[in-house]
Amino acid sequence: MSDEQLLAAAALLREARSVVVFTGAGVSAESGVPTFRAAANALWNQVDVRNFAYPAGYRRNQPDAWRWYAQRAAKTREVVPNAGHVAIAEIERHAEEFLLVTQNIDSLHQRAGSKNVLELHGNLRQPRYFDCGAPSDWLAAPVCSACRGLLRPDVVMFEEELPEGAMDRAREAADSCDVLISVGTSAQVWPAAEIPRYALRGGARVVVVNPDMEGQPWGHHVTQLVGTAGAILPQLVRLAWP
Ligand code: BV8
Repeated sequence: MSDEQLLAAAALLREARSVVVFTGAGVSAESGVPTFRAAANALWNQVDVRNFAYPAGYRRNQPDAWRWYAQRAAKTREVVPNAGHVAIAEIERHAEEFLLVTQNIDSLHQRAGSKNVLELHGNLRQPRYFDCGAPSDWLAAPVCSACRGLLRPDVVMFEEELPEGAMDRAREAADSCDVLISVGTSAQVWPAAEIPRYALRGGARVVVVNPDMEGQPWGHHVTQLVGTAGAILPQLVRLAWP
């Protein structure tokens, strides 16, 4: 990545009236939260995703699948937001119109001060009963002794619909923004992966921040800043609003 690219991206950000930031697991990597696919400690290298993050597999694979999510929830309470999360909250404070669309379930954006956050894939804050949806807590046993109900994380598993209206809200913001910054996502999960494309079709400038652009589907019309969220985003903010 060249200084010119960084300066150009900072100028886009400074002049933008409406900004969307779109994040994936990579933005939390420097906080110690494992990503899903690429890194050595990637989550999908440790477990078979079909037995953990698909509804049928989750139901079959108890108590292991429940424990796996309870451990991930505990991990998110142990870690802290990194400089990348903090920089995104800073961008929100400067932008006239702002939406943070995250695929992440770790709540680190909110803990870093982000306010206008759309969690496309739910969160690990409070588990719920699989069938009736009533809230529970992570200290409970996976099967309720009273109602025999199975507990689950309040996340969107594969083959489950995203929260009602979430994609509409994300698409509306992406369609009409001036700049969309996509940070730390492999852009392989749908329909979330469509969001930067909505921005491009809506005439926005798209900036991608990722240390590994391998396999990223972007052409020359997208500004690609190669590097980590924790290194690049604070620089972007410093250059945009010295
Ligand atoms: C649905 C929650 C309707 C659970 C997750 C169209 C085409 C093909 C397939 C589909 C399609 N439409 C739907 C599908 C099926 C499926 C899908 O997309 N499959 C994929 C695998 C092909 N989608 C769904 O099922 C969705 N539901 O569409 O409902 C339906 C109904 C019935 C049948 C079919 C469809 C639901 C998707 C949500 C699934 N839930 N998570 C949990 O976490 O356990 S997805 C999971 O992957 C995460 O939530 C995450 O959001 C998502 C994407 O991963 P990333 O965040 O991008 O993370 P990843 O590790 O991949 O990449 C990290 C990146 O960071 C890397 O690029 C790395 O280089 C970079 N990085 C690393 N370090 C840093 C960094 N970047 C910056 N700084 C660093 N320091």
